[in-house]
Amino acid sequence: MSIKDILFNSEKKVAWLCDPDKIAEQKLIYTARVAQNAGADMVLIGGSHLQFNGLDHCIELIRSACSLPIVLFPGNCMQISPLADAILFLSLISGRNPDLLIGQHVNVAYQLQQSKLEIIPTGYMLIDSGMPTSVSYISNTMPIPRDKTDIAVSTAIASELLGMQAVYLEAGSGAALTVPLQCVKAVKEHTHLPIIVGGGINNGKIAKSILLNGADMIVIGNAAEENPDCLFDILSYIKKTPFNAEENQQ
Ligand code: 1GP
Repeated sequence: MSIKDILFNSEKKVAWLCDPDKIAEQKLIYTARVAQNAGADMVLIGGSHLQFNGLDHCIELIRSACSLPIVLFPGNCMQISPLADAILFLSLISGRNPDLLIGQHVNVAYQLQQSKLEIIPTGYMLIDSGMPTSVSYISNTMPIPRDKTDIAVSTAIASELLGMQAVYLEAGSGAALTVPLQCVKAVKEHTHLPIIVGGGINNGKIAKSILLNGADMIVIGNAAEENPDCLFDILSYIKKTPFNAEENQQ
């Protein structure tokens, strides 16, 4: 099954985000096993400030430990490996940094075209989480203010009209505040694209609220890095009650 088929199906999905800079080999292997056994849908790999140059090795380790699809989530054009299954080909549409809107894409276009990676053009939107984040600093862009849902919606619509195939709402790695539920809800209501939401999701209640409000997939990075077994807790909480039987929570 292609990654697009997974993203566009109506099931709610959970991805584990592996940042190769932040995780030792044994823990990476353990977390990959937990992700699969807990019922995660895919592994994203990348980081906004990746220093480690062993992406291929990291992917090989994950493959040795689980059979989940592996999707590149590159912080820059250096973070590409032919060993992955797919790539979220991110355009930072909330920002006005031309290099991250189209510049780096030109640099890797030929390489990607020659590869067997499934390419998923993705509108990447930073939403303010109350504090500066690595991704806003490194990208030299401002996030969309938390209360400007209309701007988030118009940005997501523009990305759909431009032909993107997914929208990623990002609060930032380890964010204190996740993407506001009303933002997730409004973007879902006004677009037809799969909505991916990440940043600061660290327990089942928050995870489920974001999914209930329209996210098609949530991404968990820091929480799994601190405690891989939290993936069991989060996924079991998500699955324990039907999606229409729980009140939304902010
Ligand atoms: C970061 O959205 C991802 O790019 C995941 O964030 O590490 O806070 O889970 P966390």
